[in-house]
Amino acid sequence: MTRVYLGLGTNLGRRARNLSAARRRLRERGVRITRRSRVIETEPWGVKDQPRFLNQVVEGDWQGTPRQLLKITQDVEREGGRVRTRRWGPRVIDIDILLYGDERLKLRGLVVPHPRIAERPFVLESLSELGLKRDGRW
Ligand code: A4P
Ligand code: MG
Repeated sequence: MTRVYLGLGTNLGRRARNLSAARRRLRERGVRITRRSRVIETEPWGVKDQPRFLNQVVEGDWQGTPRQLLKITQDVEREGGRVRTRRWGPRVIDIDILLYGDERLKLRGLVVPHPRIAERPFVLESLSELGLKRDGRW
């Protein structure tokens, strides 16, 4: 089992519902959700001219490989109705793998810890709410 932290974000449609649907779909695919941060409403980061986001971090236990987890998060994004537009643009649901146990990974299409954790106040706030301290890895 690996303890993982996933960042959820949504700024299109019924946002609270998008988050709960994503949590349910992650569970159905084997992510055992152990805790979650509060949902916070945040100003768009990166591309500014888009609606405000709801963000949340979920903690879970995962039995499988990092690649399998990435596949699952992308399936859940697709099922949520996510259409890829521009980078950092609006989305029904976006799921980032923030932390994967204590591992540092640099695979094609998967970098963990997520490279932009430290630049995103809404991620830092939620991780800190779950008791995670910045520790040099991110
Ligand atoms: N990828 C590499 N590492 C990871 C990882 N650790 N977790 C690759 C997930 N994916 C990872 O992602 C692009 C590629 O990143 C994927 O193919 C995957 O293989 P994407 O989701 O298609 O592209 P993106 O989301 O547009 O870009 P990126 O760089 O992932 O940005 P983010 O982090 O998803 O940012 N403002 C607020 N307030 N709240 C937000 O949640 N989100 C974004 C999107 C922008 N602004 C925001 C928010
Ligand atoms: Mg993303």
